[in-house]
Amino acid sequence: MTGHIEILRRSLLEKNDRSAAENRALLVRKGLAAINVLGGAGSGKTAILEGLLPGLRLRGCRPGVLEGDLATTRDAQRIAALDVPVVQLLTEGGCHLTAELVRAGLDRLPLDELDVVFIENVGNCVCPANFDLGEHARLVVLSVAEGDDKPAKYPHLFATADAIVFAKMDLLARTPFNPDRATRDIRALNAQAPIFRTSSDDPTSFEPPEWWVLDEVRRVRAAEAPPSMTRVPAGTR
Ligand SMILES: Nc1nc2c(ncn2[C@@H]2O[C@H](COP(=O)(O)OP(=O)(O)OP(=O)(O)O)[C@@H](O)[C@H]2O)c(=O)[nH]1
Ligand SMILES: [Mg+2]
Repeated sequence: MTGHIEILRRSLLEKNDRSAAENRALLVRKGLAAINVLGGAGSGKTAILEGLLPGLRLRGCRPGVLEGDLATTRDAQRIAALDVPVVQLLTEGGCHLTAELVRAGLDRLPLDELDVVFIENVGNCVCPANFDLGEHARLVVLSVAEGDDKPAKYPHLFATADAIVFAKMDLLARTPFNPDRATRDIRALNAQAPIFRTSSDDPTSFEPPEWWVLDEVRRVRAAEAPPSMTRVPAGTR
C-alpha cells in the first residue's frame, strides 16, 4: 500500500516537471525571464511587485504578471491598476501553482511584448517550494512581521531561493525580528542568494531588487541561466 502511494506522488511531480521544462523552453525561445515569487500569506508579495514594476518599466524592461490565488482577482486588480498585463490563476483551494496552470496563463499573456514574467505563487511557505513552474529564478519574500525564525522552520523555501527580500522593514521597530539572526539562518542553507530589504513607503528600497531582476533578464537572454530547480539538494523534493 505504501509503495502504491509513493508511485502516485512521483508521477505527479514527474508530470509537473515535464510541463515545467516545456514552460522554460517556451520562455527561453521568446527571450523571456520568469521569476517565481514565493512567501507566506500576506508577506508582501504583491506589494513588492507594485514596488518593482514601475521602476522596471522606467528602465525599459516590459513586465507581465501571473497572479496565483485560491480565490478572488484582488491581486490581479492591483497589478492591472499599474497598466501591466496580468492573468489571475485561481487554484480553487489548491495550496500551490502547478506548471500546467502557469502554461495556461502564459498562453494568455502577450509574450512577444514582454521581457520578464513574474509568477506570484499562492501564499504558503511549504507546498509552492516543491513545484517547479519553469521559472528561471525564485524570489522569496519574508516580512519582518512573520518572525526571524522562518528560514530555520521552512528551510526548503529558503534553500531554493535565488534572491530573498526582507519586506515591511518600516515595521522593524515594532517587531522582535532580528535581521542578523534571519540572515545567519539563511546563510546556513543558502550561501549565495542576495538579501534585499524593502518598505512599501520607500520607493528607493526597490532599486536593488530591480537591478537583480534586470540581471536575471540579461542572463536568460544570454542563455546562461541555470534552471533554479537544479540547485535543489538531492532527496529534498
Ligand atoms: N507596513 C507595511 N505594510 C505592508 C508592506 N508591504 C505590504 N504591506 C501590507 O501587508 C498586507 C499584505 O500585503 P500583500 O502585498 O497583499 O501580501 P501578499 O504576500 O501578496 O499576500 P497574499 O497574496 O494574500 O499571500 C497588506 O495589507 C499590505 O498593505 C510594507 O512594506 N510595509
Ligand atoms: Mg498577493
